[in-house]
Amino acid sequence: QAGEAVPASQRGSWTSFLKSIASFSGDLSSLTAPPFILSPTSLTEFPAYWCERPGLFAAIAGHKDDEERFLAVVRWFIATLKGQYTSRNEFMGSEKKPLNPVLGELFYGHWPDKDGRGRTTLVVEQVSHHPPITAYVIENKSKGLSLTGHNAQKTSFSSGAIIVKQIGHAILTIDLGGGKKEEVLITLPKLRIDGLWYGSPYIELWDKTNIQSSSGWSSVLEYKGKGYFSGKVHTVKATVSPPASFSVKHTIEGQWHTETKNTKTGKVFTDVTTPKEDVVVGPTEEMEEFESRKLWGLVSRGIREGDYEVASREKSKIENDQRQKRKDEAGAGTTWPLKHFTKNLTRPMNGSPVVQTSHLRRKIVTFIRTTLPLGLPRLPPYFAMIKVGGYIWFPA
Ligand code: HCR
Repeated sequence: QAGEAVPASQRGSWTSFLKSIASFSGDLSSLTAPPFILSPTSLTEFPAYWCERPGLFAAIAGHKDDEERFLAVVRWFIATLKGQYTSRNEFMGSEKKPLNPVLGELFYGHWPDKDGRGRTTLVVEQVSHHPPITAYVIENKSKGLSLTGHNAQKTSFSSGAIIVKQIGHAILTIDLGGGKKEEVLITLPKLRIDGLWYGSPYIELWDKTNIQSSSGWSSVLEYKGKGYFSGKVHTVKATVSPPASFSVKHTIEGQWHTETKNTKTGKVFTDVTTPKEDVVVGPTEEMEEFESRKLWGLVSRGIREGDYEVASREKSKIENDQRQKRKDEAGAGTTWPLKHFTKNLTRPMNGSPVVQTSHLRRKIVTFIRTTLPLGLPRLPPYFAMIKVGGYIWFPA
């Protein structure tokens, strides 16, 4: 039944919300949604999903052989999908609308060293408010691994579902020792948010992810939902190809929220039915003003405890403060000083090399030319990436 999962008192505002998204395209975060669909978590916390299986991330560094190392990247990537796209349903009953981060909002965390996997750290900063863009670096220094990326979304509405095109990409850098580095470019899938009519949104992935390594190994992951090639939800088929080749050496198939298998060997490739590890975050009392859990503390508590009056009052305070900050900056001719990232740079500012936009664009073009023979059918997505790469946070 329509609106089944919506509290009776909020059915009217849910219907108005659905009407407004149906006639809207762009930044969904700016629309006011009824309280039952609000999440107490800010979008700046989402990059942690990349590393909730820190052992699989660290395992990438454990392979000398290019092929084995690339398979470890694909394995880690597939294993992140369950957390990225189904965890709100698991913990809150449905997909929810995350808190819209303010400019300069920060989120820090880590996964401790355990079983020799090394310590992994997470740094997130909201680098733009309109449109919302989140940048992050995940690093395991002892293993020579670093994942840098940014994420933004473009949303539209089609046949009763919200379609989310993710804008951005992630670059995994692997230190191979002896001054050698491998770089792996990862594009992000499209999402479809269904179940809106019932007030119980959930995500299905569709389209593709491309993973291309500077070693030449590449993979295309195709996503399908119920009613497509397997008839099952959350289905993925990944093909893995050797350098400069059209051939497929490995095929991995299954469901990204449970298990996938290598079709040739029948061996389990990913199994995410085991518990994941939440990122460790320091005590809120010790946080700076702009750290996510401190900044949104009262709003989150209001949402969690169902005290929406407090949540909305505290949210307005944050928004008014932001408006004032932007006004003051405009008056003074200044901009908000970001802490870890800066526009047109690929790397965080903590001492790593500064790469300007045009350099990065050139770097990616060269990277693609040297790793892919011209004319490969996989080329178009990489051209799209050049465009994205040219604008570090957001394509024009
Ligand atoms: C689309 C979305 C905000 C963005 C979220 C992203 C794409 C962020 C980057 C993460 O790596 C992966 C990720 C997972 C989330 O599924 C996705 C969110 C789902 C809903 C939310 C909309 C802005 C809110 C829509 C409001 C609905 C639920 C009524």
